[in-house]
Amino acid sequence: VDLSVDEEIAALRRRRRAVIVAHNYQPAPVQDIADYVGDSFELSALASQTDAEVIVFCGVHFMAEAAALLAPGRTVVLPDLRAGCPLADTVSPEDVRALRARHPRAAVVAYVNTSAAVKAEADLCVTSANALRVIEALAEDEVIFVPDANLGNFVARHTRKRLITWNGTCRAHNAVRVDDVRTARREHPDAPIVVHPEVPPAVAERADAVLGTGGMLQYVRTHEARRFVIGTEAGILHRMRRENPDKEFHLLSASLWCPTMKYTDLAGVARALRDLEPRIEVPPEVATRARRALERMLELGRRREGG
Ligand code: CIZ
Repeated sequence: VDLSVDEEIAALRRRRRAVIVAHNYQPAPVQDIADYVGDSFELSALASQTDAEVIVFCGVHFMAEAAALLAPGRTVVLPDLRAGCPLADTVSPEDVRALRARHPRAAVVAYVNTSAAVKAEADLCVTSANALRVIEALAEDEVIFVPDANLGNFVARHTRKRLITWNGTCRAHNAVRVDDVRTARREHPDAPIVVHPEVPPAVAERADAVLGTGGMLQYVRTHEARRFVIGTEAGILHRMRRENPDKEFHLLSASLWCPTMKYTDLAGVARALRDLEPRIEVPPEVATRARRALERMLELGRRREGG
């Protein structure tokens, strides 16, 4: 019998005792077959709790690595190995060691968008959702922050701590322009403009809210406006429209499209379930240190949930 790709995924998911997780930026058909859709923090927390034997991670490489770190003994597969993160690739473990040598009193904070090898050099990880709060709570007055310069500068503008930032950026977010904000205000004067902290500072300053994707989803769900302009990767519009069928969503800029997030497709998910490849593994000597940095992030996140 010829099964449709959806039926094949459903059958293999049961046989493999697998969970399929998808990032908020994934293509619509992938979000629709996933068991969970979320941001890095939510998907990491889920990986650390699931009893599934296989985690199919529909996202980019560093996210699958984080799942492998937090779910030891499980098989983590990334449907397409080309799905990297150019932002994460801007910084290496050697770069972090050199920064630490130059600023020995500073805490080293790695944005979750980093390789496991870079996380292993950090004291702790943060996401865009908790970066400011976590950095504020550190004992150190000096903080090395890698790799996103725009997120680092956003935090720096809201804290008295001295931030030493790396000069990485996300190509999609960093290409948003002040002119895009002006055009959106003209075309949708009643719509709040919500942007991600990876956009340039001049854009963030002109927006109505600066939030990670989890925060954005909550913002549009609870805000009384009927129309929103969204300044983050286009994939999230699918989830916003599905969860808020009576509201309207517009993308702030056509640049907000991440090519590597789009490598995942249903055929790739089926293949990953069938072959249990490409498998994502982290060498044990890196894993122990990287896991500690991620667990500190999860621990601080849980404290927030507990109030
Ligand atoms: O933290 C994440 O998942 C990323 C990459 C973006 C966001 O704000 O959710």
